[in-house]
Amino acid sequence: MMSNQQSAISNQQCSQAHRSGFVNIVGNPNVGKSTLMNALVGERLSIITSKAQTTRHRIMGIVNGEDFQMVYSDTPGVLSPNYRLQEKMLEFSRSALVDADVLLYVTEPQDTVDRNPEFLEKVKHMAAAGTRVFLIINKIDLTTQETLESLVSFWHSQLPEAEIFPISAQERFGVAQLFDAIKEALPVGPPFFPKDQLTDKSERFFVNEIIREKILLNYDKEIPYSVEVEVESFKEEDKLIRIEAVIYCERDSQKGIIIGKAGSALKRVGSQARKDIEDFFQKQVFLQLFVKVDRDWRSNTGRLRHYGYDLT
Ligand SMILES: Nc1nc2c(ncn2[C@@H]2O[C@H](COP(=O)(O)OP(=O)(O)OP(=O)(O)O)[C@@H](O)[C@H]2O)c(=O)[nH]1
Ligand SMILES: [Mg+2]
Repeated sequence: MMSNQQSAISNQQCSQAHRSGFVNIVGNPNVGKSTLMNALVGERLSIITSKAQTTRHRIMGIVNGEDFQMVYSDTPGVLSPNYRLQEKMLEFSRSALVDADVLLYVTEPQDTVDRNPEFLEKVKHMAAAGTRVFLIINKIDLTTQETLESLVSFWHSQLPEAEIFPISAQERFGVAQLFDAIKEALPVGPPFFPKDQLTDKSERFFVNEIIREKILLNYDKEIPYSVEVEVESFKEEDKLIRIEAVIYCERDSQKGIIIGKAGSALKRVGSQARKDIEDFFQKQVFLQLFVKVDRDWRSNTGRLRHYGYDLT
């Protein structure tokens, strides 16, 4: 049997060798946070579309190595809330400032500092107080060397303590170097989660998100922002997963648009979603979609809690 002293020494040796920490990805809407998270984690955990406000939750993606654990968090783009759902989204983004060991502040060439001055001020304070802040200039595939150089000096003047990483998350330029820099910046310590865990979210959550992605891609105007998805039944059989999911919208008129002529629009969403869900679970999927109205759910605290928008 080990004495207390011996076990203290072996714990210390173990924790000296191991690094782990929270790597939180924040920034304005549509700058490529989710694309970056997926590139760093190597899995399609977060949905990606060209529309702003695609991500509504804080989503963890965990990368485990023998001597490290990176706990990434993707967050919603920072915005000025107009309704309660957006307030909840902003809470998720703010929560990522509280527990970050390494903060990835993601920008793109078109980004300006006046889109979220308050949030950026907080990031500046954190950097000045010693939190490792990496300023990411994403989408460099869309810019020239000259513009990039002026962006680097601009962001350096804004956040002198931050390290600056020009990357293209989509093209995977600079992502491997960023990954290595993050690994080196992690504090020494034991893992926070079991080493085989990939995320904090359930299977049902990812099904909801894949369906919501297809809704964002297939409809315009207010529909993508008025829709929530809920899996009502998820039954895994030997060779097949049977899923029943409900698409909730805010009004009857939206229900008609989502279903489309003779159900054609909903059918398209269903078949696109099914393919991605099959890829995600590597198994055949039978997906049934229903459309219902949940009037004004985006402004209703109880409904938002029900849909998982409270900080836990
Ligand atoms: N050209 C180019 N496009 C990119 C890059 N990274 C992301 N995008 C595109 O930018 C759009 C937004 O990407 P997302 O990853 O959804 O952005 P986000 O910051 O997570 O957006 P929200 O969740 O809405 O805040 C998508 O159309 C992506 O394909 C990149 O490196 N280069
Ligand atoms: Mg996103």
